[in-house]
Amino acid sequence: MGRLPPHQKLRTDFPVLHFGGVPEFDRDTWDFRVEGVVENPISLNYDEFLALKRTEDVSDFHCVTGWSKFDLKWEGVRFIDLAGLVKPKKNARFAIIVAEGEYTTSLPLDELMEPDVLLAYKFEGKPLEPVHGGPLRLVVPKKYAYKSAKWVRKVVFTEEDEPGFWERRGYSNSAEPWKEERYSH
Ligand SMILES: Nc1nc2c(c(=O)[nH]1)N[C@H]1C(S)=C(S)[C@@H](COP(=O)(O)O)O[C@H]1N2
Ligand SMILES: [Mo]
Repeated sequence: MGRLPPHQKLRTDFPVLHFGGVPEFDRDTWDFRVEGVVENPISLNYDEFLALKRTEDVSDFHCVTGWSKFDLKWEGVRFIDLAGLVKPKKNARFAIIVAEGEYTTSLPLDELMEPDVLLAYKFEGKPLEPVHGGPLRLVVPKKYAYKSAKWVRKVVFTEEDEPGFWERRGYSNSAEPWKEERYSH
């Protein structure tokens, strides 16, 4: 398996791509919630989020429109560590990632529990810029980047899947770059 997925072009710059505007970040009112089918729902302010166990990870990034980028250095909280805090119930199988505005995406829990999946607040050692999803974005390196939701505010554990913003608009729900799962059919 090559490092560049089929029909992707490598970029060295970091394109900015999203639907709608860049939301404003107000540190005093921002919160992050994890709820749904869990034993211990949580609501954290920004400082509380920064106090969680942090992890650094270097990973690649693949946009479904055809560009990829190698070796992005993220810092944040592993999804699996977050799950450890809220303790998903036995019947939880998916998580819905809810961002500012109308944007959502979803993934099966086993894929979110991979060690390279982070809720990231730093990029290349600096606070994540608003255009790239600051203050907090999901990073799912092994999926097309529409799974890497920017401006995340909430994670809801569920029994059933709830396809997200692009997934309801014709993009693949499994989104695997090496299988070129770009569109749903
Ligand atoms: N909230 C939100 N997150 C989003 C998107 C979006 O439209 N809204 N677009 C996705 C897509 S298609 C891509 S390619 C990446 C782009 O991330 P970047 O702008 O940091 O390169 O963000 C993803 N996350
Ligand atoms: Mo994308």
